[in-house]
Amino acid sequence: MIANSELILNPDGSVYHLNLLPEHIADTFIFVGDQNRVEKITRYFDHIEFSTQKREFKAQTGTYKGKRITVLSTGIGPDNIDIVLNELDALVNVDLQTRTVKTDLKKLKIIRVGTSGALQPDIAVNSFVVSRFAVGTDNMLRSYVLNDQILEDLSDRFVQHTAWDLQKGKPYAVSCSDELLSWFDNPKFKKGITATAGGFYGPQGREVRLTPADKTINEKLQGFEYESIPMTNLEMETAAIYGLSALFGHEALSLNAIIANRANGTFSENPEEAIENLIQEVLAVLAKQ
Ligand code: R1P
Repeated sequence: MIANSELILNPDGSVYHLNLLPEHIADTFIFVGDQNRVEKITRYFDHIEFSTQKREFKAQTGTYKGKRITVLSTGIGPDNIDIVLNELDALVNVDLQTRTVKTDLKKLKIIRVGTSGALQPDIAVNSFVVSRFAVGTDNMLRSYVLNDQILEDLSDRFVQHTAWDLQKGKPYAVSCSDELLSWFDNPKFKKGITATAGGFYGPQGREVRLTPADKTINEKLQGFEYESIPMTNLEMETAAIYGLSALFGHEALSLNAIIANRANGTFSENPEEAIENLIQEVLAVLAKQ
Protein backbone atom coordinates (compact mmCIF):
# COMPACT_ATOMS: atom_id res chain seq x y z
CA MET A 1 0.00 0.00 0.00
CA ILE A 2 1.36 3.43 -1.00
CA ALA A 3 1.37 5.79 2.01
CA ASN A 4 -0.56 9.08 2.10
CA SER A 5 2.71 11.01 2.20
CA GLU A 6 4.08 9.30 -0.94
CA LEU A 7 1.12 9.67 -3.27
CA ILE A 8 -0.76 12.70 -2.02
CA LEU A 9 -4.46 13.01 -2.86
CA ASN A 10 -6.66 16.06 -2.38
CA PRO A 11 -9.83 15.78 -0.22
CA ASP A 12 -11.88 15.03 -3.36
CA GLY A 13 -9.52 12.13 -4.22
CA SER A 14 -7.76 13.94 -7.07
CA VAL A 15 -3.98 13.80 -7.47
CA TYR A 16 -2.19 16.53 -5.53
CA HIS A 17 -0.78 18.90 -8.15
CA LEU A 18 -2.85 18.16 -11.24
CA ASN A 19 -6.25 18.14 -9.46
CA LEU A 20 -7.43 15.32 -11.72
CA LEU A 21 -9.48 12.18 -11.08
CA PRO A 22 -9.11 9.07 -13.29
CA GLU A 23 -12.37 9.77 -15.14
CA HIS A 24 -11.17 13.25 -16.15
CA ILE A 25 -8.42 12.10 -18.49
CA ALA A 26 -8.20 10.53 -21.94
CA ASP A 27 -5.63 7.93 -23.00
CA THR A 28 -4.18 10.40 -25.51
CA PHE A 29 -2.50 13.56 -24.23
CA ILE A 30 -1.17 16.71 -25.79
CA PHE A 31 1.37 18.38 -23.50
CA VAL A 32 2.16 22.06 -23.87
CA GLY A 33 4.47 24.19 -21.75
CA ASP A 34 2.36 27.33 -21.59
CA GLN A 35 -1.04 27.16 -19.88
CA ASN A 36 -2.39 29.71 -22.38
CA ARG A 37 -1.65 27.23 -25.18
CA VAL A 38 -4.23 24.74 -23.84
CA GLU A 39 -7.22 26.67 -25.17
CA LYS A 40 -5.39 27.42 -28.41
CA ILE A 41 -5.79 23.70 -29.01
CA THR A 42 -9.13 22.93 -27.38
CA ARG A 43 -10.91 25.80 -29.20
CA TYR A 44 -10.92 23.38 -32.15
CA PHE A 45 -12.54 20.58 -30.14
CA ASP A 46 -16.10 19.41 -30.88
CA HIS A 47 -16.84 19.48 -27.18
CA ILE A 48 -14.97 20.08 -23.90
CA GLU A 49 -16.18 17.82 -21.09
CA PHE A 50 -13.81 18.88 -18.29
CA SER A 51 -11.47 21.75 -17.37
CA THR A 52 -9.33 22.41 -14.33
CA GLN A 53 -6.22 24.33 -13.36
CA LYS A 54 -3.88 24.34 -10.38
CA ARG A 55 -0.70 26.42 -10.58
CA GLU A 56 0.77 26.00 -14.08
CA PHE A 57 -1.05 22.71 -14.66
CA LYS A 58 -4.15 23.42 -16.74
CA ALA A 59 -6.05 20.44 -18.15
CA GLN A 60 -8.95 20.24 -20.58
CA THR A 61 -10.47 17.00 -21.85
CA GLY A 62 -12.74 16.80 -24.84
CA THR A 63 -13.14 15.34 -28.29
CA TYR A 64 -11.60 16.41 -31.57
CA LYS A 65 -13.37 14.88 -34.57
CA GLY A 66 -14.67 12.23 -32.21
CA LYS A 67 -11.29 11.38 -30.63
CA ARG A 68 -11.03 11.90 -26.87
CA ILE A 69 -7.92 13.91 -25.95
CA THR A 70 -6.64 15.64 -22.82
CA VAL A 71 -4.58 18.78 -23.32
CA LEU A 72 -2.37 19.53 -20.33
CA SER A 73 0.11 22.32 -19.63
CA THR A 74 3.26 21.19 -17.90
CA GLY A 75 4.81 24.57 -17.17
CA ILE A 76 8.54 24.95 -17.77
CA GLY A 77 11.19 22.35 -17.10
CA PRO A 78 12.00 18.75 -16.20
CA ASP A 79 11.07 19.19 -12.54
CA ASN A 80 7.46 19.80 -13.59
CA ILE A 81 7.58 16.80 -15.92
CA ASP A 82 8.47 14.66 -12.89
CA ILE A 83 5.23 15.74 -11.23
CA VAL A 84 3.11 15.44 -14.37
CA LEU A 85 4.25 11.95 -15.42
CA ASN A 86 4.10 10.51 -11.91
CA GLU A 87 0.60 11.86 -11.25
CA LEU A 88 -0.77 10.86 -14.67
CA ASP A 89 0.65 7.37 -14.28
CA ALA A 90 -0.90 7.11 -10.83
CA LEU A 91 -4.28 8.11 -12.30
CA VAL A 92 -4.24 5.17 -14.70
CA ASN A 93 -2.03 2.57 -13.03
CA VAL A 94 -2.69 2.95 -9.29
CA ASP A 95 -6.00 2.06 -7.69
CA LEU A 96 -6.47 5.31 -5.74
CA GLN A 97 -8.96 3.70 -3.32
CA THR A 98 -6.76 0.80 -2.22
CA ARG A 99 -3.50 2.71 -2.96
CA THR A 100 -2.04 -0.29 -4.73
CA VAL A 101 -0.54 -0.64 -8.20
CA LYS A 102 -2.94 -2.25 -10.66
CA THR A 103 -1.97 -5.53 -12.31
CA ASP A 104 -3.25 -4.52 -15.73
CA LEU A 105 -1.13 -1.50 -16.63
CA LYS A 106 -2.31 1.11 -19.10
CA LYS A 107 -0.15 2.85 -21.71
CA LEU A 108 -0.82 6.53 -22.33
CA LYS A 109 0.01 8.25 -25.62
CA ILE A 110 1.70 11.60 -25.03
CA ILE A 111 2.53 14.20 -27.67
CA ARG A 112 4.38 17.36 -26.69
CA VAL A 113 3.56 20.46 -28.74
CA GLY A 114 6.30 22.84 -27.72
CA THR A 115 8.57 25.68 -28.75
CA SER A 116 12.31 25.39 -29.08
CA GLY A 117 15.57 26.92 -30.30
CA ALA A 118 17.34 25.37 -33.29
CA LEU A 119 21.03 24.53 -33.04
CA GLN A 120 21.75 24.16 -36.76
CA PRO A 121 21.96 27.37 -38.84
CA ASP A 122 19.91 25.81 -41.65
CA ILE A 123 16.86 25.00 -39.48
CA ALA A 124 14.65 27.99 -40.15
CA VAL A 125 12.57 29.73 -37.53
CA ASN A 126 8.88 28.76 -37.86
CA SER A 127 9.79 25.22 -39.03
CA PHE A 128 9.00 22.02 -37.08
CA VAL A 129 11.25 19.44 -35.48
CA VAL A 130 10.35 15.94 -34.29
CA SER A 131 12.63 14.48 -31.63
CA ARG A 132 13.86 11.02 -32.67
CA PHE A 133 16.06 10.95 -29.58
CA ALA A 134 16.45 13.25 -26.61
CA VAL A 135 19.47 13.89 -24.42
CA GLY A 136 18.73 15.26 -20.95
CA THR A 137 21.43 17.38 -19.33
CA ASP A 138 19.10 18.15 -16.42
CA ASN A 139 19.69 15.15 -14.08
CA MET A 140 16.03 14.72 -13.12
CA LEU A 141 15.83 11.17 -14.47
CA ARG A 142 18.94 10.14 -12.52
CA SER A 143 16.82 10.04 -9.35
CA TYR A 144 15.25 6.81 -10.67
CA VAL A 145 16.51 3.28 -11.20
CA LEU A 146 17.00 3.28 -14.97
CA ASN A 147 16.32 0.44 -17.37
CA ASP A 148 17.70 -0.65 -20.73
CA GLN A 149 15.55 1.90 -22.55
CA ILE A 150 18.10 4.50 -21.48
CA LEU A 151 20.53 4.64 -24.39
CA GLU A 152 23.96 4.37 -22.79
CA ASP A 153 25.82 4.33 -26.10
CA LEU A 154 24.23 7.61 -27.22
CA SER A 155 24.83 9.10 -23.80
CA ASP A 156 28.51 8.00 -23.77
CA ARG A 157 29.13 9.46 -27.22
CA PHE A 158 27.51 12.72 -26.18
CA VAL A 159 29.71 12.92 -23.08
CA GLN A 160 32.79 12.25 -25.19
CA HIS A 161 31.85 14.66 -27.99
CA THR A 162 31.09 17.55 -25.64
CA ALA A 163 33.86 16.74 -23.12
CA TRP A 164 30.96 16.92 -20.65
CA ASP A 165 31.92 17.97 -17.11
CA LEU A 166 30.57 15.01 -15.11
CA GLN A 167 30.41 17.16 -12.00
CA LYS A 168 27.17 18.37 -13.62
CA GLY A 169 25.91 14.76 -13.76
CA LYS A 170 25.91 12.36 -16.69
CA PRO A 171 23.42 13.27 -19.45
CA TYR A 172 20.85 10.55 -20.21
CA ALA A 173 19.54 9.64 -23.66
CA VAL A 174 16.16 8.18 -24.62
CA SER A 175 14.29 7.37 -27.83
CA CYS A 176 10.83 8.54 -28.83
CA SER A 177 7.96 6.09 -29.35
CA ASP A 178 8.40 4.44 -32.76
CA GLU A 179 4.62 4.13 -33.06
CA LEU A 180 3.98 7.83 -32.53
CA LEU A 181 6.94 8.77 -34.73
CA SER A 182 5.34 6.87 -37.60
CA TRP A 183 2.34 9.22 -37.37
CA PHE A 184 4.55 12.27 -38.01
CA ASP A 185 7.05 10.76 -40.42
CA ASN A 186 6.63 13.40 -43.13
CA PRO A 187 8.88 16.08 -44.64
CA LYS A 188 7.20 18.88 -42.66
CA PHE A 189 8.99 17.57 -39.57
CA LYS A 190 12.79 17.64 -39.45
CA LYS A 191 13.90 14.54 -37.54
CA GLY A 192 16.56 15.28 -34.97
CA ILE A 193 18.02 14.82 -31.54
CA THR A 194 16.73 17.25 -28.94
CA ALA A 195 18.84 18.41 -26.03
CA THR A 196 16.86 19.13 -22.88
CA ALA A 197 18.34 21.54 -20.35
CA GLY A 198 17.39 22.12 -16.73
CA GLY A 199 17.38 25.90 -17.18
CA PHE A 200 16.97 28.60 -19.81
CA TYR A 201 20.08 30.80 -19.47
CA GLY A 202 23.36 29.24 -18.30
CA PRO A 203 22.21 25.63 -18.90
CA GLN A 204 21.53 26.59 -22.54
CA GLY A 205 24.77 28.59 -22.90
CA ARG A 206 23.11 32.01 -22.73
CA GLU A 207 25.25 34.80 -21.33
CA VAL A 208 23.50 37.91 -20.09
CA ARG A 209 25.42 38.89 -16.95
CA LEU A 210 26.62 35.55 -15.54
CA THR A 211 29.19 33.50 -17.44
CA PRO A 212 28.07 29.98 -18.45
CA ALA A 213 30.46 27.24 -17.28
CA ASP A 214 30.77 26.08 -20.90
CA LYS A 215 30.56 29.03 -23.30
CA THR A 216 30.98 26.74 -26.32
CA ILE A 217 28.21 24.31 -25.38
CA ASN A 218 25.96 25.21 -28.32
CA GLU A 219 28.75 24.77 -30.91
CA LYS A 220 29.40 21.34 -29.42
CA LEU A 221 25.72 20.40 -29.50
CA GLN A 222 25.49 21.63 -33.09
CA GLY A 223 28.31 19.24 -34.10
CA PHE A 224 26.77 16.16 -32.45
CA GLU A 225 25.01 13.41 -34.35
CA TYR A 226 24.01 9.81 -33.71
CA GLU A 227 23.03 7.26 -36.35
CA SER A 228 23.46 10.14 -38.86
CA ILE A 229 20.73 12.12 -37.07
CA PRO A 230 21.91 15.61 -36.07
CA MET A 231 21.29 17.32 -32.77
CA THR A 232 18.71 19.83 -33.93
CA ASN A 233 17.33 21.78 -31.01
CA LEU A 234 17.45 22.75 -27.38
CA GLU A 235 14.53 23.11 -24.97
CA MET A 236 13.48 22.08 -21.47
CA GLU A 237 11.07 19.10 -21.38
CA THR A 238 11.53 16.47 -24.09
CA ALA A 239 14.18 14.19 -22.52
CA ALA A 240 12.33 14.21 -19.21
CA ILE A 241 9.07 13.23 -20.94
CA TYR A 242 10.82 10.49 -22.96
CA GLY A 243 12.75 9.23 -19.95
CA LEU A 244 9.82 8.89 -17.56
CA SER A 245 7.55 7.55 -20.32
CA ALA A 246 10.17 4.88 -21.06
CA LEU A 247 10.41 3.93 -17.38
CA PHE A 248 6.62 3.84 -16.87
CA GLY A 249 5.87 2.21 -20.24
CA HIS A 250 4.00 5.08 -21.91
CA GLU A 251 4.39 6.18 -25.55
CA ALA A 252 5.78 9.68 -26.08
CA LEU A 253 6.70 11.95 -28.94
CA SER A 254 7.88 15.55 -28.87
CA LEU A 255 7.18 18.06 -31.64
CA ASN A 256 8.54 21.57 -31.47
CA ALA A 257 7.98 24.74 -33.44
CA ILE A 258 11.35 26.41 -33.89
CA ILE A 259 10.95 29.98 -32.70
CA ALA A 260 14.64 30.87 -32.25
CA ASN A 261 17.80 29.91 -34.07
CA ARG A 262 20.66 29.86 -31.60
CA ALA A 263 23.30 29.39 -34.31
CA ASN A 264 22.47 32.51 -36.28
CA GLY A 265 20.86 34.57 -33.52
CA THR A 266 17.44 34.96 -35.12
CA PHE A 267 14.03 34.90 -33.41
CA SER A 268 10.67 34.34 -35.12
CA GLU A 269 8.78 37.52 -35.96
CA ASN A 270 5.57 35.63 -35.30
CA PRO A 271 6.07 32.79 -32.82
CA GLU A 272 2.32 32.56 -32.17
CA GLU A 273 1.71 31.78 -35.83
CA ALA A 274 4.45 29.13 -35.78
CA ILE A 275 2.85 27.34 -32.83
CA GLU A 276 -0.62 27.73 -34.36
CA ASN A 277 0.63 26.03 -37.53
CA LEU A 278 2.09 23.20 -35.46
CA ILE A 279 -1.21 22.79 -33.60
CA GLN A 280 -3.06 22.49 -36.92
CA GLU A 281 -0.62 19.82 -38.12
CA VAL A 282 -0.92 17.82 -34.92
CA LEU A 283 -4.72 17.92 -34.83
CA ALA A 284 -4.92 16.87 -38.48
CA VAL A 285 -2.73 13.82 -37.74
CA LEU A 286 -4.56 12.92 -34.52
CA ALA A 287 -7.93 13.05 -36.28
CA LYS A 288 -6.74 10.28 -38.63
CA GLN A 289 -5.62 7.89 -35.86
C1 R1P B 1 11.11 28.42 -22.26
O1 R1P B 1 10.73 29.68 -22.69
C2 R1P B 1 10.01 27.39 -22.42
O2 R1P B 1 9.62 27.31 -23.81
C3 R1P B 1 9.91 26.02 -24.34
C4 R1P B 1 10.93 25.45 -23.37
O3 R1P B 1 11.04 24.07 -23.43
C5 R1P B 1 10.49 26.00 -22.04
O4 R1P B 1 9.43 25.28 -21.48
O5 R1P B 1 8.79 25.15 -24.47
P1 R1P B 1 7.23 25.53 -24.25
O6 R1P B 1 6.92 26.66 -25.20
O7 R1P B 1 6.47 24.30 -24.59
O8 R1P B 1 7.06 25.93 -22.81
